[in-house]
Amino acid sequence: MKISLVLPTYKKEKEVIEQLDRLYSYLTRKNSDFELIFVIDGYVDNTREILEKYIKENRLSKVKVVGYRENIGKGYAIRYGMKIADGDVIGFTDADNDIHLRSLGYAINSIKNEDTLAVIPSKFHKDSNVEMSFQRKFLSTLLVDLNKILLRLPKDIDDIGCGLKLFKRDLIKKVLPVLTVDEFAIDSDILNEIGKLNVDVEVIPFFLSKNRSDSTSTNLSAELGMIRDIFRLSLKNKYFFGIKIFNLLSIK
Ligand SMILES: Nc1nc2c(ncn2[C@@H]2O[C@H](COP(=O)(O)OP(=O)(O)O)[C@@H](O)[C@H]2O)c(=O)[nH]1
Ligand SMILES: [Mg+2]
Repeated sequence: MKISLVLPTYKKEKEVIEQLDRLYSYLTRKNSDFELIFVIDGYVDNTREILEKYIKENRLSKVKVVGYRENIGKGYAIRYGMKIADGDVIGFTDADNDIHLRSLGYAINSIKNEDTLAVIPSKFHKDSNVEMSFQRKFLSTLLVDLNKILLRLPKDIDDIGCGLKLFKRDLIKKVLPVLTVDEFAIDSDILNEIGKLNVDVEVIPFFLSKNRSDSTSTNLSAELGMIRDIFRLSLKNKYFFGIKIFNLLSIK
């Protein structure tokens, strides 16, 4: 079973080689058939050059580096990479080292199950190691509830934005052509389309590393952009707030 992992990459000069190294050796041990696809979301620093040099020097044959000149956003980068991915399993993860490899191991074991079509980690899973401030937890829950009210998420989903997701190829290739989000709400876009197909997803625990880089997706402008895109997706669904409002009752 070949695994294609897309890494949307924006200004990750400092972190990207460590992420490449640890994923490459982990996947070599765990699942020898794989490809890593780094999508450079704008040639705005030296990330691309650093990656290409390292890959050449170390003769890493299972890595592709693709990209484009202007920065567009995480969603666009993920869609760009998934279009060229050809694994039996296609997924994405962040280009820094914040996510513990244990999460990936968990996800791969789950997706190997024949009946599992999508694996989504959740910070709120009882086995997750994610500690959040009250404020962070509150905002995160609010955002998830907004998704639940406005979109058609698969059942059991209680977290949206963890930077790791795996899908069976047939499922993700089916939804890719209808995805429209260029920025951080890409996870909502994907889950909404999967929900419309009535596909069940497997929710797994999420483990973060001890040393983490600065977060750039949890600032006001990114969050407002996400909210704008979630509303836009709900209009695309032609699913009216008035009808969906019944879902309020099922929010935990
Ligand atoms: N901030 C940001 N991240 C991007 C963009 N395009 C792709 N990414 C990637 O999105 C992922 C998450 O971004 P990151 O800066 O680590 O923010 P975090 O979600 O707060 O950890 C990383 O893999 C980034 O490289 C972009 O335009 N802005
Ligand atoms: Mg990060």
